Amino acid sequence: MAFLRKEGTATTVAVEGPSARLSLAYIWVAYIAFGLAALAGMVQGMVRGGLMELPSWTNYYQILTAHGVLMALIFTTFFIIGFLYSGVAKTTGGALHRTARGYGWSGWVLMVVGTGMAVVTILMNEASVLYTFYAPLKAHPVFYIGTALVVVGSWLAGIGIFSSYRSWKRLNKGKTSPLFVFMAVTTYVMWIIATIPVAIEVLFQLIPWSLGWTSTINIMLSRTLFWFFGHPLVYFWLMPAYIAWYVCVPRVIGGHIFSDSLARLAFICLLIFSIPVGFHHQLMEPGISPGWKMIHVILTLIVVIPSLMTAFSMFATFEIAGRKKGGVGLFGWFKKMPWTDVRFFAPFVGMLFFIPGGAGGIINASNQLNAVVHNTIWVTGHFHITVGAAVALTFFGVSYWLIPVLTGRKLTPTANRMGMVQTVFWAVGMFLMSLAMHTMGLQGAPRRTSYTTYMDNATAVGWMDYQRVMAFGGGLLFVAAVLLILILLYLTFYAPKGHTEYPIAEPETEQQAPAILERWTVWVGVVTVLIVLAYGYPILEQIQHQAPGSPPFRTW
Ligand code: HAS
Repeated sequence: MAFLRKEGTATTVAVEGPSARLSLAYIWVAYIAFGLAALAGMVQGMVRGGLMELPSWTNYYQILTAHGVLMALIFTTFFIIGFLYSGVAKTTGGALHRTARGYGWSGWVLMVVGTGMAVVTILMNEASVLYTFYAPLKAHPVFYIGTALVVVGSWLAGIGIFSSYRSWKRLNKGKTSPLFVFMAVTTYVMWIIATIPVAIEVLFQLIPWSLGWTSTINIMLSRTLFWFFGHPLVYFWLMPAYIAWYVCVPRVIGGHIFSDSLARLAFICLLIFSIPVGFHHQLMEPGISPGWKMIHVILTLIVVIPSLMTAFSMFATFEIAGRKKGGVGLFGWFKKMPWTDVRFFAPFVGMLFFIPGGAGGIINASNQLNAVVHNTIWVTGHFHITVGAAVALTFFGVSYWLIPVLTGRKLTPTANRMGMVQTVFWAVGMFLMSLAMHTMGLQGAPRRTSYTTYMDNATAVGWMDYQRVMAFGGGLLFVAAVLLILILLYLTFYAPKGHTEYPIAEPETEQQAPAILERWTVWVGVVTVLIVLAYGYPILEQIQHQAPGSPPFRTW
């Protein structure tokens, strides 16, 4: 990796050589997974739309599993760790200390090995269990061991972040930590707590069952443990995007963070409320009493609040910055945004997507409406405009400046322009695809099905036009994905050497965030109490009064 600066050669660099290399290693694995997942995504859209048939050596569910695992689990987790490491390095002095890097690299190795194991089993058609790996579908044990390694690797990477935070605190006694670091630590505390139940599911239920050591599995318990993890997983994707929105975007537009304390409070709320809400994914399942579901729905509606705080904060940041630049009248400030700067444009388009995405989430969370949309392709539409648009576009926007920062190169005007084009392709593709998904879902089209007209049933035939729009949207997304990878390759290897800013904004006004926000024992204590209240009794019931377990099934 000769293109990276050697350690200590420049004191002005945003992220010094060894730390930059670590971040870059995570980010490039993320984009390799992304590229493969985008290809699988396009193929499955074409198949479902009846525009192509798969060769006999593969099948729709294999491709769908590859797409879901690589996109939702691998791309996101690797990118997030790379981004968090870079920001922690940047805001704690430019370099991670050796121990933190050691944890970072150990985590990377475990995660790469785990990813390899999971991918190989999917390619061998031994694990077409989709990204939620719901029992009683049974994958090869190596698939589960691989995913477990990815989780353990991500824990090691987390220790690296915690240890950087601790060293900073030791050197800066009594000071509030930099906002980026605070947010990275909050995200990781949430992640560690959230991944414990899925680790239990994989280690104590799925692996022994798939190895044949146990003949049946407690389905209800395995799903509950999965969604205990599965909902905070979506916030693990969202919180780093929020970090970019709160900390980086204001700097890009020449503005400031609206309120440092508000941003910290929003993150603490996300930490507290994003975990005890998993039953909103299981509203239609028997075996969980309505009372417990209602508690989770109430908490779900509470976890919307930090997102509304974020929306408020972003509007305020934009308006204040726009007015300072001379924007007058009710919306004059809006015109003052740097519309031709991809570092702003891509995340901004992501924010726009998140408005209907969030509204759709609130619809999903309402018990009665969930009965209409659950297991329909509406839900697929929902998550494509949340994680696939709001989060992904933000990650792309970050990559456009982060990769040149890490490689000591410049984001050239041409790369910037191509990035704008790529953003438009992605946005149009995602808009068409998710609109078709939402519409079809409301008409009852199920999610996770290959091409079928259900023996020419009139309703199902009526979905076909939407399926084609969906496939066309998927095609545009694939073009955007290829373009993105080409631009990122250029920024990694070929762009001219030079300085690119790591944008970190300052707060609008000097303020000391309340010290309580950084008392981790308090917040971990609050989360633990809430988790015990929301999950303790239902899980106990599922263990004590379990239905006859299920043997494994292989449906492909
Ligand atoms: Fe969700 C299913 C409820 C947010 C992802 N969700 C999923 C699944 C995924 C997912 C992957 O209650 C499918 C899982 C599966 O495979 O089965 N979701 C919610 C709720 C929210 C929510 C209440 N979801 C997300 C986010 C995701 C994500 C974020 C990924 C990143 N979701 C559900 C439910 C289900 C579900 C049910 C189960 C459905 C079922 O039956 O299977 C909330 O957190 C949303 C709050 C967000 C807002 C929006 C705030 C807007 C902002 C943008 C501001 C814009 C600006 C731009 C500033 C209230 C912050 C300026 C604009 C100008 C015009 C100037």
